[in-house]
Amino acid sequence: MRACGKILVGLGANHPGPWGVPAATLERALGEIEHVGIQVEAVSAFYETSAVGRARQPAYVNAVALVDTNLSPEALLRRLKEIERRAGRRGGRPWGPRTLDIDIIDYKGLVRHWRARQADFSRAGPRPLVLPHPLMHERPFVLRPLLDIAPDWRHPVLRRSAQALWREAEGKGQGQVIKRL
Ligand code: PH2
Ligand code: MG
Ligand code: MG
Repeated sequence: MRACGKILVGLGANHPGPWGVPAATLERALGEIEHVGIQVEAVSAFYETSAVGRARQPAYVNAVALVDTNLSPEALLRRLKEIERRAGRRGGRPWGPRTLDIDIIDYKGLVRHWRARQADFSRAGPRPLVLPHPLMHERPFVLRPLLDIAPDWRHPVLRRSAQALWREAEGKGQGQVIKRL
């Protein structure tokens, strides 16, 4: 598949940590990403979004950034996980409150393990890096910020525009945008 060149990462937080409240944590995380040698080329607005997952969690703050690096997807992910760790992220429960979560949404259009993603999810233990992010296409809290910085983006597998995916996801299910901050 032709690489479209863009690397998009999603950031989210819904619990205060050592870097402060969620919005402050996201600001700091973007600085840290630059600091470890990953170029941050554009950052979306920050959005308050309703939490997907366990009931009665605080709302998230979400953003998407366009970055550039020669690191492989795995090496990039390792650096992002190290930043999460420094922001106070511990193993924790899946889908529970997060001081910081950074996910690779799209790595230059690469497709990996995407078709097998459902089977991978039901298995315990470490999961392979799935590209593009296996749930991003149905998550308003990813699609809305993504549109700020990559309005011409298309899903590498579904071949659908971010606009179309956003229209479909908006107003249905969890993870809705509450407001732009
Ligand atoms: N991340 C999750 C689970 N639920 N909900 C919102 N609104 N935003 C997130 O970033 C988010 C979530 C697990 O990574
Ligand atoms: Mg996530
Ligand atoms: Mg994550």
